[in-house]
Amino acid sequence: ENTSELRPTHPLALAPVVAPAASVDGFAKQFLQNLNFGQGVTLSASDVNDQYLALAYTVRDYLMARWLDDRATQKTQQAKTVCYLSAEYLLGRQLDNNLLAARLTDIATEALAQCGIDIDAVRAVEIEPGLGNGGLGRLAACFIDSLATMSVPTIGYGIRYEYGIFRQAFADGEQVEQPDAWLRMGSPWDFAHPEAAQTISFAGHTETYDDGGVERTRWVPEWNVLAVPYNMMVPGYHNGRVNTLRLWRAVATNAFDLHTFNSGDYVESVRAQTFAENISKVLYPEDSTPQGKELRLQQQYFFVAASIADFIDNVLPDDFDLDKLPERVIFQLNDTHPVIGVPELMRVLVDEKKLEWDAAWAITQKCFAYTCHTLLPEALEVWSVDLLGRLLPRHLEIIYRINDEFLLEVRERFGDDELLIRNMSIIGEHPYRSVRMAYLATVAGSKVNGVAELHSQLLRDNVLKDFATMWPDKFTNVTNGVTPRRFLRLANPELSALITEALGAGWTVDLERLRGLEALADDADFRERFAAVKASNKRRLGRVLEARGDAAPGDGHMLDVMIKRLHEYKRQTLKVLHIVSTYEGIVSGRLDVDDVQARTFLFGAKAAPGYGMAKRIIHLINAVGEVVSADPRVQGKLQVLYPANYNVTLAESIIPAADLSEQISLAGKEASGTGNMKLALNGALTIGTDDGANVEIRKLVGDDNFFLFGMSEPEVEALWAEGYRPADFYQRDERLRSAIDLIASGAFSAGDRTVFEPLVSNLLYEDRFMALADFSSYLDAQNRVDAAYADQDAWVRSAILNVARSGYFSSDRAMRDYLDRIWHATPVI
Ligand code: CRA
Repeated sequence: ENTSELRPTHPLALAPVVAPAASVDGFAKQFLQNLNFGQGVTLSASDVNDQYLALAYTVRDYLMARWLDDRATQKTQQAKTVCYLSAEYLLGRQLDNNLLAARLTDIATEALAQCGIDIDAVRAVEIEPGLGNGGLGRLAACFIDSLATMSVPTIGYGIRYEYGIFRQAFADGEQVEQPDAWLRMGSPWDFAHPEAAQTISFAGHTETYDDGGVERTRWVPEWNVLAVPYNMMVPGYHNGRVNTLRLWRAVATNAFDLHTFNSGDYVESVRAQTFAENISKVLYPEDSTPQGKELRLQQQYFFVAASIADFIDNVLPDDFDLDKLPERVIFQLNDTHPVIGVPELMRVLVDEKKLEWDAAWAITQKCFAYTCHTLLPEALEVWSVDLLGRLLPRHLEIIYRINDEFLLEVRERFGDDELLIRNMSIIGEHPYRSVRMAYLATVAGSKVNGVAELHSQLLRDNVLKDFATMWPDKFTNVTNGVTPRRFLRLANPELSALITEALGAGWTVDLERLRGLEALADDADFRERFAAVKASNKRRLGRVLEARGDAAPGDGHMLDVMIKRLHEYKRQTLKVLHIVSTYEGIVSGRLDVDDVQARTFLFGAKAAPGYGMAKRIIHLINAVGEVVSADPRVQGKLQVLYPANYNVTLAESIIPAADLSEQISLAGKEASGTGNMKLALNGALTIGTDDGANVEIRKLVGDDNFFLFGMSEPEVEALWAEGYRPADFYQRDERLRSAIDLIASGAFSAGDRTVFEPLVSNLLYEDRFMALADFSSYLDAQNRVDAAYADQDAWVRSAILNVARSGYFSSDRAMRDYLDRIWHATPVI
């Protein structure tokens, strides 16, 4: 019903909200209405963006009835809600996904055709919301897709950045960043609810006061901003369920310019508003290397405080007994970015709701759980006490008290071991006083999980060792997963059709059913059809690349892909060394050109704008690509492609076409990886180290269908301990020497030896990620790849087995693991 407070008499006002008729006519009618009355154009005068917006609004109209329904249910039901707190959601395009979820794809295609419109042309204009950097943000998007599909009451909370991850261009082979104005052409998938805005405060001081005989603390902030929620609908696949992704936008409050920043100057006070609105202006483009910038802490507190208040004020019933909060909510912390939510919930419970500290702490500990996504020490967020105390003085006090009580507990358990106390303290002292957010999350969280088996083990053994000793049961693993709807069903329609023909349609929501393909790997007819799909996907990728002005993969080439953020630990340099070595081998005559498998090497990667070494590696890849592509001696054999601006949309074209998946990080550095899962699921074979989820992929697909190389994590540790000298490895392997010498000679920089000198000397004298140590083993593995690819029948068989055995990596499975082991929540049908 529309409302209970109003007293409507019109029969329509009393009826439940219904979606437009799910028919071609119903859809066409709604589409034209949106075009005329929404966009303000006639069909004949409309351009493709008008058509896109009208189409998007039409799909939204279908989802909205279910969304309203689910909101009403959520309010009345006593079910536990998963509140996923994440600073990033790397959603990818919405139109296709939402058409698919709502079973509208065929209807929409036909309705638009009847209007004279080719839906593919309309699809192509959608700008993906790039509100994330890489794996962590994409993981959040996969998780909310799975939770909706599994009918779990969920709210994804985050930030509506006005500018998402930058658009990457290349100028003379070097990365140039351009702002991502994704909202410019309209944003049909989200809608503001300004009436549900929250006021978020900052800075100022705290004071104690007498509250009827009880001494309490209150925070007297200095300035505030309005957090305005924008909802996006998150439809489940074919289940009629529509969950919410609620992203907050910062808007200046009146109080902001009138009282706080009152300069007596009207123009100045309006100008000052932009200060507040900067909070949701731009996504920080660092992946796994936080910068410790004040604006970033503002962003974190802004969205987390708004989300907690929103849940308590707008989702829970008015008279809710907060002692029961853990029965109604779990706040999942997606890495440390939202951890400031811990002292915020304490502040709300103690200062505002006037609960006793101990009661509040007991509630808080049950309401949070923490996922750690990294092992790199530089990626563990810390905030200087100085900055945190200035921006959030009350929160710093609360953190101190949490720490005091925690350290008392440590003393009780382990005695007065001052070194241990210093190591475990939430407050670090060196090089400056700081709050260690990962420790705060670990102390506060009911559970702490890593994102792959190896990663979770290393968290227990190294990064959070003392905490794991203290609370062994707190630590658990949930291996990441990816949504099969986007990354198989949508991205690879031909393989999906082949699978459905073989196994029925159920695999889309029950990915373990892919096991049924194992038997077909030995069926020559099926192998032929599978290979034909791969070939067709390569041609499709070629068309996509050519339409962007890039080259297509070479005819008959193996497609060898490395798509992920540019990071030294991921070792794109090792890949370049392989390419250069192969090139040098052919040119020098060391390799017989006929023995070399023709390959197209495809990279997709953005570097953080401030990450100099990563940008140099990009430059090197492009420089090598240019020389190799222009050299007639390797023509038709080696090709290097590096399409700019790798994003979710491009990934959806590359992944289904890939033959070989490069997962070559130094063992112990990649927490999980999720591209590795997407590629295996689409029938690429992996060449990889024993790192992250590679370990589990290899276990599942089998050693015969995976190319393992490189040191194991313990071997890496041992080599470090004995003293790593990369130059020794350079001396030992002639192939490596020739490759590095060629780069150093200026062969890829028009004779200028200075361009890549910093990169070369870094490799020879530092090589933090041990590319040189793993080079020989990597090249040997690549030779095994060549040999394996030469037997196409066997290769295709392995590819099919990769698909058949990757069902475990569905994010549906990951969600079941979180539900059972961490959230203790259940689907609500
Ligand atoms: N950069 C890890 O490095 C992992 C994703 C998602 C990362 C990846 O190995 O697959 O998280 N870590 O769990 C991260 O962002 C802050 O740490 C990533 O995306």
